[in-house]
Amino acid sequence: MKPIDLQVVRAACPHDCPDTCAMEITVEQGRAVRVRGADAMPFTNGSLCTKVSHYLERVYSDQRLRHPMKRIGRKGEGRFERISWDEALDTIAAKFGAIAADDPRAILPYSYAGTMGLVQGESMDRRFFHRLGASLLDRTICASAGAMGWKATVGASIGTDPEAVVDAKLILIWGANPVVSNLHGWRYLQEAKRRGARLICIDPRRTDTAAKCHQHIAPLPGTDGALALAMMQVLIAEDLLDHDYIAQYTLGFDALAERVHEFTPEWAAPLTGLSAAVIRDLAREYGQARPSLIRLNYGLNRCAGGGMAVRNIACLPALTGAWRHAAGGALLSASGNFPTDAHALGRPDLYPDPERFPPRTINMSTIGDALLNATEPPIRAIYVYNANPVAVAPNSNEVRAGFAREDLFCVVHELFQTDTADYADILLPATSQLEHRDVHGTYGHFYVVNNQPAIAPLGEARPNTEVFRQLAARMGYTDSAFADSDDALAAAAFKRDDARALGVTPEKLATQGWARLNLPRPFVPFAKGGFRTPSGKCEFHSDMLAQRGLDPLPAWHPPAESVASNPALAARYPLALITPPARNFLNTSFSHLPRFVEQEGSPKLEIHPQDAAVRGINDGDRVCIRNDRGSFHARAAVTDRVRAGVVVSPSVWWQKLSGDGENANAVTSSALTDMGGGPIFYDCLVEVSAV
Ligand SMILES: Nc1nc2c(c(=O)[nH]1)N[C@H]1C(S)=C(S)[C@@H](COP(=O)(O)OP(=O)(O)OC[C@H]3O[C@@H](n4cnc5c(=O)[nH]c(N)nc54)[C@H](O)[C@@H]3O)O[C@H]1N2
Ligand SMILES: Nc1nc2c(c(=O)[nH]1)N[C@H]1C(S)=C(S)[C@@H](COP(=O)(O)OP(=O)(O)OC[C@H]3O[C@@H](n4cnc5c(=O)[nH]c(N)nc54)[C@H](O)[C@@H]3O)O[C@H]1N2
Ligand SMILES: [Mo]
Repeated sequence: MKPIDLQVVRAACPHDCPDTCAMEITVEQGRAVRVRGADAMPFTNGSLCTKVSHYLERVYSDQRLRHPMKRIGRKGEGRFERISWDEALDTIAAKFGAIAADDPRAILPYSYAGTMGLVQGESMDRRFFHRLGASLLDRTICASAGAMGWKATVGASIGTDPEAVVDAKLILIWGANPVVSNLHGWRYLQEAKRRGARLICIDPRRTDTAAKCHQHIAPLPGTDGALALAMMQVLIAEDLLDHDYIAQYTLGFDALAERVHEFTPEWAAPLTGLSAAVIRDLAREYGQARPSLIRLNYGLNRCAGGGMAVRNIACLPALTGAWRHAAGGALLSASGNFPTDAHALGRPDLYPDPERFPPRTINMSTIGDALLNATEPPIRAIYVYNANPVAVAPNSNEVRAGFAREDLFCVVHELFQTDTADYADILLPATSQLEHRDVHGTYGHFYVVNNQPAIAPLGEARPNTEVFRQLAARMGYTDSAFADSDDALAAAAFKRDDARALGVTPEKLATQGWARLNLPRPFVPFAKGGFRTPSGKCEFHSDMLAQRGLDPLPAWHPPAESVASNPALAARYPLALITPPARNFLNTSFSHLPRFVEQEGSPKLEIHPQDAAVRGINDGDRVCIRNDRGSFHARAAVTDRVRAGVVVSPSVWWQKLSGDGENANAVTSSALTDMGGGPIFYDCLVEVSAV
């Protein structure tokens, strides 16, 4: 009898989530039969989230694209016919060649974090578009506002070790819903709670996380910046400060004290919709607890003042000296710990002729506007991979109008026929994580996670890297950069001469599947200053911001759309809509798979009983959510999980599967944040009515 060919392959969860799990794939005679979390990897700890524990349903879904196709219907209609890879690649190379002869910047790559892998997401693709001289893409859609606010204050995306938080005594979970979107990080927060920490959740909605905390504080969306300013005012006025830490390791304290003097809890109360007493108590508690931790996430950076809100919050642990403790301080993103070699991976030096064609950058968050209105040159071709902009970018009506342009040549490389794929002229089938090589850093812990292919590509699917190698060959690019294998790209991902990469060797990754960065334990990055800012201090005063024409000090940047900041608009559209991640979805990457769609049911709108009553809306009613930009439909869930004046629609649904062809981005604004050019998804006034 032949023995069963059974093998366990070490892999990485590729999705855009802080947890980046180490996975083990059991393969039987060439077919993956089981996916589980690696036991030995501390952060994964042998478990996966509900989505990825059913990962084989995504990998082997009968919805997978299996061969290249070309469009035969109208743009957006989604009708295609099968073609060969040769025809597909020849068509793309011919189009790109012709456009590039005029001006290569008329070609735009569009990608985000469909896979977070450095090989499939930031290597051969970047090399190809750099060599082509295409427009550059500013990848702002998620985190750029918060990242900039953090950078101005702390200097780099570095914060508390998420495994060390178990010893914190007070934890503010701020604009974050870890039970849903950082499940493995939540395990450590829960352990802290078991050890006696007090947990306070700051979120306009009583999320699953908020419900498990000791206290829930529900500010109005987009007002966290005011809350943090008022906390600083109390800390300073009541002398809940670490004077020694401030003197040695911060810059601009006197100016900060003067600035926040007027920002009392009484000032912040009407803006945030909280009582002054709640704000004052929060500040006092924060000022007295040792160690105190702030776990913030990007939920609070998706509003007009999102950059400044994160900056204001980032000042708090320097005032109290919380950074002295391994379990104290704050964590937004850990990505800055990884010595990723973006230059070696993406080779920006391949850009051909910067004198003739000075590089042009397009902001991905305003893709609709760019497709419709960019000049010098207008965008004539777009190549979308690792992203679903038609569904996820704000202001869908504008985005779809851009993609519907008859004169736009659109390539989409995808695993599935997404809302964006419907607009493709050429639609290419992509491999899943189980079918290609990769290596991952992460923004939520300190481990590099390796990914070996476990199974052969399904149908004719090809990895991103392979497609760009083949396109490069057809374009006549002979640079050796286009000959690198995926193994070679993975080996080049981290700077080998950087001490943090010591021990993160290809051998260790191959055998163990993951490796911790060579960071000290305990990791107390700013215990003695060492901020990554120009001054090396925590910068209450930031010259970097001043140079960009921004306020160098913490300030109040109100929402673009709120009752207080825009009463005229609020008279017509009085409700503030937020559209945070749904538990069973991950952006739109699972929003079409039957199991997860069934669990989410249908698009929902949580609305407070008072707001429902005055509109004659009952629980379960179909409602229309609208503003001047557009409208979408959902089922009303009448609940006090949301405060009056705020409505919540968990996202992101595929438009074509939502019932009315729209999702929440029909109403979201394509205005940008104060810093970093980010989108303001959660800064959006609407009116709601029963249909
Ligand atoms: N299950 C699941 N997990 C995910 C994702 C997903 O779609 N589904 N998305 C992934 C991605 S792309 C990212 S960027 C990460 C992080 O994803 P984030 O988008 O930061 O999501 P959350 O951690 O859920 O935190 C958002 C929380 O902020 C709240 N919020 C909204 N507006 C405000 C505000 O103005 N102030 C405050 N204080 N809170 C506000 C929301 O109600 C929500 O509970 O998660 C990743 N993980
Ligand atoms: N209203 C609203 N809109 C939002 C948000 C919100 O909270 N509310 N969240 C925003 C945030 S935080 C983010 S990060 C963005 C996310 O936006 P995107 O990064 O566009 O994320 P997804 O919608 O998951 O789309 C990723 C696509 O990449 C594809 N993909 C995966 N792996 C590969 C691969 O190896 N090769 C190729 N070619 N394709 C691959 C997947 O099949 C999927 O369709 O959405 C934003 N949009
Ligand atoms: Mo994101």
